[in-house]
Amino acid sequence: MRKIFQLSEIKILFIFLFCWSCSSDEPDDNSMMQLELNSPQNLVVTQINETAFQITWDAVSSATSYQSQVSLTPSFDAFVAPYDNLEDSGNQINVINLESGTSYFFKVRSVRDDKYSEYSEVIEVTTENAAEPEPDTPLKEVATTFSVGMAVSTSKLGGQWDAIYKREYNNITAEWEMKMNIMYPSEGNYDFSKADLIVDYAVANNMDVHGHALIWHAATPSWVENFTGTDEEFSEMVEDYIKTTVSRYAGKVRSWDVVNEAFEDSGGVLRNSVFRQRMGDDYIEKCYQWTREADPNCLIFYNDYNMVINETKRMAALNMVDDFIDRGVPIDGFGFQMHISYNGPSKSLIASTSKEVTDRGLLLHFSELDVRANPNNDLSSLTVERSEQQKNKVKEVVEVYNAIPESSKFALTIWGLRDPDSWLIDFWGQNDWPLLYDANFNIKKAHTGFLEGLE
Ligand code: 9MR
Repeated sequence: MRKIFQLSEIKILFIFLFCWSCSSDEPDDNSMMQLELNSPQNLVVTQINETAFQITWDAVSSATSYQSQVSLTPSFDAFVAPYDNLEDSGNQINVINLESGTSYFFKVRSVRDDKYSEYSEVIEVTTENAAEPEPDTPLKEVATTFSVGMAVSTSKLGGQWDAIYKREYNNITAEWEMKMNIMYPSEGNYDFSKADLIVDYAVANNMDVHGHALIWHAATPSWVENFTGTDEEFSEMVEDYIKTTVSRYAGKVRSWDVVNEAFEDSGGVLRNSVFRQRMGDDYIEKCYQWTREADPNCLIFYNDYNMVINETKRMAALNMVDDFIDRGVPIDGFGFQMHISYNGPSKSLIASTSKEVTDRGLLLHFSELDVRANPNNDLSSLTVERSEQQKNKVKEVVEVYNAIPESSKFALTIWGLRDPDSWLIDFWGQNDWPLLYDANFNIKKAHTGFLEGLE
C-alpha cells in the first residue's frame, strides 16, 4: 500500500495548519488601530471667561494627539481659526481670542499616526458677556459733605494722572515727598522742591492739601537719628523744622498729620523713637503746639494704622487725645489709616470705633484707604468674585464714613491711584489689586463701591 504522507510531510502540514489557525484569529495592523483608537470621552469645560474657554477630556490610551474643531455652527461649517482640526498632544485645549457673549461648538478626535477616531460628542460653550464699563461719576461730585483725597507724587502729576486727579479729587496728600527725610535731608538744608510742586499743583487746581507727615519714625533722616547735639539743641531743631515747614505752607496746606504712628503695636506704649528719646514723652504735644503757632488756621491730626482692629493701641491714642483736650493742647482730628482687606474688618467694627472718635467731637479722617484683594495669596489674578467683595468693602467704608455726624466729617483719602502703584505690592511681595483703578487706568468695581456707598 502506498504511504500517503511521509512523517516529515505530516510535520510540515501540521505546522502550516497551526500557523494558519493562529493568524486567522488576529486582525491586521490597520484593523487593530481602528479597534483601539477610541473617540475622546467626558468632555468638560474647565474654564470660561469673556474671550476664552478651556476643555478637558479623558486621555485616549493609544492616541498620540488630538484634533480639535471649533465652529460658530453646530454643523461645523463656520470654523473659528485656527481651530480647524488643530492638532495638539494634550487631552486639553485652551480656545482663545474669542468674542464675548458668543456660542461656539467644539468637538475633538483622537489621532495615531495617520489614523483618526470618530469625533467626540459636540459641546456648546458660550463665552461670558463683556463687563459693562463701570460708571465714571467723579467721586468728589457725589461726596458732597466731605473731601475725597488721593495720595500723589511729583512724578505722577501729568498725563492721565492729571486728568483723573482733576476729575475725581479735591484733596491731595504727598505719598512720601512731604516727610522729614525729603524736606529736611541734611542739617540746616531744607529741600521743599518736591513739596512745592505738589502744593502748587493743588493750588492751581483748586484742591486742598493734607500735609503728611511732619514727624514719623519711619521717615526720619539719618542725620536726625544720629543727631550729635544736645537734647535741647535737638528740640530746637525739631521746633525750627516744624515752624519753617508749616509757616511756608500756611494758607495752602489745610491740614497736617503732625505725628504719625507714635504708638507701639502692643502694650499701648509710646514708640521709642529718637524724638521720644531726645525730647521725652511730651515731644508729641510740643510738636502740636509748634504747628498751631506756625499756622493758627490749619487743622492738626494724629494719624495711625490698625486703629479699628487694635483696641489697645486705639485706646492709648485716644487717651492721649483726651489728655490733650483736657489740658488745651491743640488737636483737631484723628486719622484712621484704612489699610484693610476685602474680608475685614467688619462694617460694624469700623462704625463703632469711628464713633469713639466722633463722640469726642474730633474730626475723623479715613486716611490711606486701600483694600487688599489677595491677603491670603490665593489669587493669581483679580477674579470677578473677589473684585465684587472688594467693592462691597469699599462701599461699607464709605457708608460708615458718610453716616458719621456732619461736624466730624473731613476727608476720605485713597492711598494711590492704580493697583500696581500701591506700596502694598512691594511690602507684602505678592500680587494684589488694592486700589480703585487698574493698571490701565480703568475704573474698577471698587470705585463703583465708593459711589454706591453714597447713594
Ligand atoms: O505709601 C508710602 C510709600 O510710597 C513710601 O515709600 C513710604 C515711606 O515714605 O510711605 C508709605 O506711606 C505710609 C504712610 O506715609 C504712613 N502709613 C503707612 C504708609 C505705608 O507704609
